[in-house]
Amino acid sequence: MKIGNRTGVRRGVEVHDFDPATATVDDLATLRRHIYHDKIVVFKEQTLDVRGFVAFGSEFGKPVAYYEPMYRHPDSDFVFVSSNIDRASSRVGVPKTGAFWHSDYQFMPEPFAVTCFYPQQLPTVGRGTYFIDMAKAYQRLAPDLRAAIENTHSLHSSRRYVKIRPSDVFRPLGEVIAEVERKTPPQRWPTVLVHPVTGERVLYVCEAFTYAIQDAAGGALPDSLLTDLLAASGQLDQSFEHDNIFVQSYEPGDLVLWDNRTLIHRALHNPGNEATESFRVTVLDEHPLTSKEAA
Ligand code: 7UC
Ligand code: FE
Repeated sequence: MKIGNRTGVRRGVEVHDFDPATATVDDLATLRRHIYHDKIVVFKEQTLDVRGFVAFGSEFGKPVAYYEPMYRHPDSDFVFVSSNIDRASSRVGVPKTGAFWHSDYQFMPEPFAVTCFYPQQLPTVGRGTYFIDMAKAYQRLAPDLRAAIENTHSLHSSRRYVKIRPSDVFRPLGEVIAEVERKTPPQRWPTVLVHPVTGERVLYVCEAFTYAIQDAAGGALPDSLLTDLLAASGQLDQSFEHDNIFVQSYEPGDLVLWDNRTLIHRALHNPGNEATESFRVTVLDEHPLTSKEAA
């Protein structure tokens, strides 16, 4: 295994010659450190099948099956498939997922620690992922904004981004919406997480899922506070030129792991309909989402 700094990009490390079958305990401990401290680890030239990819993810935490079965790979519930490929028999996965600022499962009771992303088929141009490091975004907040979110909580829901399933066709929209609220009720998290491994303070709001901020007594704070946080962190910049934003593009064989507590991401899909497919395995680690100690 060879670990190097990445050139020409703002974050992360690059790993060559990594074989999950022969990795030592020390190798894995080193890689975990890089995930939490450098935030992105790009494994090059990987050739794993579905089973191998799940085993790979398991080295970094406990894989979780996505709650909506339509995303799951037919050979493993733990593999989430983003795909626009039309197969003669039946469709696999969901097209154009995640094209909005979010942290995976922020709207669920147990958000993932690490996301493992493994493109299978890349279009000729335009497949990548935008990222924002929300620990850095927190540090860069104006002092008055930082003070305004001290001891506050935020509410998160997937309701604006849940995809209609084939089985929902002809159902009344109100019934579908009521089911979404029942199955995935809003979650409440501190607006500022304390990263359980690094101790960093992380601004834990995203444009897709976060919809309200509450003071320490549970009272609603003005919507403008959330808008100010989204704007300051770069999530409202439609040109993607905000200084907090960086982009990860993919070469065949790349397998990318990131710290899903600290980084929010947004998929960059090819604007046309060129065939594209990626697999994802998401894992929980042994730590809570946020540590209780003040950093
Ligand atoms: O279809 C999608 O973009 C899935 C999204 C609503 N959730 C991904 C996640 O893990 O939070
Ligand atoms: Fe995602």
